[in-house]
Amino acid sequence: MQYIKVTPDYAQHVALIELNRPKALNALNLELMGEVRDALKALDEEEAVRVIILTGNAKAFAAGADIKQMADKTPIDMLKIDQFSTWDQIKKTKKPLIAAVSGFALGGGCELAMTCDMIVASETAKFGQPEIKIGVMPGAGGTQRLTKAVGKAKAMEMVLTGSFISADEAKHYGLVNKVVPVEMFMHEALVLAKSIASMSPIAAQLAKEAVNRSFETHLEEGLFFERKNFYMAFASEDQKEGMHAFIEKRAPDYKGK
Ligand code: DAK
Repeated sequence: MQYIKVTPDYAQHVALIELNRPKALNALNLELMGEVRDALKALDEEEAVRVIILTGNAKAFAAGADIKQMADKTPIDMLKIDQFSTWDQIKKTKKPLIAAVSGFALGGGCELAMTCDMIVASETAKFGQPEIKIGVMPGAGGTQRLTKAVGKAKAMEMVLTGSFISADEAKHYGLVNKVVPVEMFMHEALVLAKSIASMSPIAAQLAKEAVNRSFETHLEEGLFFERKNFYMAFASEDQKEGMHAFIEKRAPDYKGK
């Protein structure tokens, strides 16, 4: 891997993917995105990994897609490159995915963070969709996920003016889960990841699917989907373990079976 670092911690059932192109503020070139896609797919298949954290560095989560790589492309180039298949694959990650964001999360960087299931932000994080300033518009979910997260008025302002919001504003609007001092953001993301990793990974996957379904369908269909996944949880040994551990007043030992 040239542009990312992958560090699995099998004992804690957590894996870390760090975007590692600091000189370009982690601008998301095609190669980096391909590496993220491949790493997520591989970690999704590793039984000992239950939760994945995606992060950058203190200065930048990612300052967007690589403008230098994109600037002279034609629509046919874009069609042939088909970045959407990479983004779609990332979205298909079954395990809970936490973005740990510090510094810039702009354009595709903000979209990548929003593709994750939760965001832990440092106080220095800045979120924005500044594509309008370079003559385009968001292309990887910015107009949709941002609008669902922060509401129409704020999303419209951000998308049409390219203005950034601070971590505290992002928290106020419900875009991020937690805001912590910069030296704590990785620690806090790990605490959250370990807490989820201590649950049944089967229940976590079924629950993640059901929550995500609420964005894609109407209430009745979403409730129907939820019900199916609820029943499915009863097919797992983890369900028996979880409920019996409660009755026996002991900590559950989930095996992911
Ligand atoms: N692309 C390429 N290089 C970038 C970059 C980017 N997005 N952002 C920063 N860099 C590079 C700078 O060019 C500079 O490189 P050198 O000049 O040193 O070689 C280095 O990173 C440091 O940047 P600055 O010198 O500009 O640093 P400052 O602290 O002064 O400013 C900044 C930080 C984040 C405010 C500024 O760098 C900036 O405005 N960056 C661009 C932000 C932006 O416009 N982002 C949106 C890009 S468009 C798609 C999926 C996604 C997308 C499109 C399609 N499909 C699935 C089809 C997404 C599109 C975008 O994200």
